[in-house]
Amino acid sequence: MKQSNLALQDYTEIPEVQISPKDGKLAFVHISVAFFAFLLGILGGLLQGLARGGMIQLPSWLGYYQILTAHGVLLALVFTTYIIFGFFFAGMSKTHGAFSDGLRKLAWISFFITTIGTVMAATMILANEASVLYTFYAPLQAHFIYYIGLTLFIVGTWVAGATIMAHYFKWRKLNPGQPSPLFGFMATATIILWIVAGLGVAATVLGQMLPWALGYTDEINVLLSRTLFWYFGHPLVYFWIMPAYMVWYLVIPKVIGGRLFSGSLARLAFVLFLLFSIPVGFHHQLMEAGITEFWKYVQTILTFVVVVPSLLTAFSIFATFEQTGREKGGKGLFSWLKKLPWGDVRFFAPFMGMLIFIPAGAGGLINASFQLNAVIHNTLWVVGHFHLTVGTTVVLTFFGMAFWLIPLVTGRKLTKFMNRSGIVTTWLWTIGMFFMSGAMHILGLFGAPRRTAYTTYQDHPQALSWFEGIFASHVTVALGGVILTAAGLLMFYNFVYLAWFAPKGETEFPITPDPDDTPHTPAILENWKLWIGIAVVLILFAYTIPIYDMIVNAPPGSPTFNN
Ligand code: HAS
Ligand code: CU
Repeated sequence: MKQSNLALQDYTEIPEVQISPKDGKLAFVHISVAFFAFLLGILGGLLQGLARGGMIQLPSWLGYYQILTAHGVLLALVFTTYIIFGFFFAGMSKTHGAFSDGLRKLAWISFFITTIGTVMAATMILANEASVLYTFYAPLQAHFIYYIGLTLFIVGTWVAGATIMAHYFKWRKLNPGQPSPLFGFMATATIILWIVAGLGVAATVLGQMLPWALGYTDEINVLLSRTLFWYFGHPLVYFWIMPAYMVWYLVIPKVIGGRLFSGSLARLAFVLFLLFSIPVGFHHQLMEAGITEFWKYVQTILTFVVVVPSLLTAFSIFATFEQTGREKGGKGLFSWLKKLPWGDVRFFAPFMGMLIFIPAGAGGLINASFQLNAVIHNTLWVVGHFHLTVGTTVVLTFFGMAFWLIPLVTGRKLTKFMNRSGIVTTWLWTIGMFFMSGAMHILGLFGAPRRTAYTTYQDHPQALSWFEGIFASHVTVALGGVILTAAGLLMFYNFVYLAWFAPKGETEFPITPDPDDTPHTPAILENWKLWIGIAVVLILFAYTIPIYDMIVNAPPGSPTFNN
């Protein structure tokens, strides 16, 4: 028991304890891979925007679908995953104490497995042997090395996740009966989600795609593979947003000089994400034949349930802002807003992300509405949607985080100059995205397709007049893309400066102490076995019959397409 009190004290009462340098190094290596992938990824995005806008002709050795795949994989999968694990390793070290040598070794092993997988997959994309887009839909077929790379990537992240969970459960063992620190609770919920979701992608890659790419089978059940992909693909987007929410819940209150007003509500939101993020993949397949209306309907309802924890989050964060603004003397209905630290990039960048999540989330509700999905599915609208959600809300939150996390782990300082540079980066990113994503949404409503470099119906005079509006234009998309690239290059510069050139010194890990209601956290919220059990029941309910149907009444296998 003595030991347990000490562990709790370490965590809550000695704010000046930063993180162990060895854990800092682990975090830094992850963040560095993330930003190098980011650099390559945004350059891919630029080429693709200019090519589709008709401004440049790609050289013969570079394909549109090849760079589209590189762009999606490097940004949506590599950048996000590495920066998330960098954040998790640093945050767990800060809130639960340094990792043991054994666990740290395991974390390094996970890093190498994930990175070998990344290099294998990236090499195949660069060799134009895996131009299958980031969703790798069958019957598009990639080189088998690409699928092995993907498998290693997933397995590596599972090992990393297991390391973090082991550290969390060790804390719980040392502190029996205590509510666990919020950071560990939220990281654990995110990782369980990731592991359970990953089973779907592992099943399709190992069970279907690899044997097919190796030539053991020459046909593939497309419907089943897409279903297994989206069983993974939807929770994937929550795997991105949940760490961003962790920054909102745990870091932002500290940065604005306030406190989070309810820990239990935050825990509840994360439990709901775990329960309802997985049995909803059909909202990506509403237009797909071969799934009965009933099961699409069930998963649509569950999709609307998974909106609830985001609404809880909006409420919590807004309440934290208001509470803090008023404590600082802000009065009236909204004038407390002025009391927020608008000039601090650690706040400003994530705030812009939150603001944009309001229309972005509303777009998600439109997508999930069965009839409206018929209008926007497979159009540029969807591309606009995910550039606002993951491409702005999540990315701007991670930018804001990078400004303290990088100097923290490299023993440097966030200077005024860097802060200003971060504010400029945030504005540029937001403006670029306004043009690019705004135009994508409108073009999508006019029927401009996604996942295609070119379609002949775009040449129809009537379609041309739609696609050449002032805002609804591929040129506007490309213009936004150019501004975004400038913002991205500036962010890469910020990363390099903070990592290697900023003056030496100490940077604070801005993390709010667990809120006042923590001792009263309902014990049931910490009951992981219960939540995992309910999550599994919901998954079995939503997927068993449709998947059984897809196997027993399998559509004719599709022939293979590869380049
Ligand atoms: Fe989505 C497609 C539905 C959220 C990402 N989504 C995608 C794809 C991606 C993606 C990548 O139902 C494309 C996949 C592909 O390649 O085909 N999405 C939803 C719904 C939500 C949603 C219902 N999506 C996200 C998030 C993503 C993401 C989050 C990434 C991070 N999405 C869909 C559907 C499709 C889809 C269909 C398929 C379309 C198709 O046909 O192909 C919801 O979870 C959204 C809930 C969110 C809200 C907003 C809450 C607002 C908050 C901000 C608070 C602000 C504050 C500041 C506190 C209801 C939390 C206030 C301060 C002031 C001063 C004002
Ligand atoms: Cu989804």
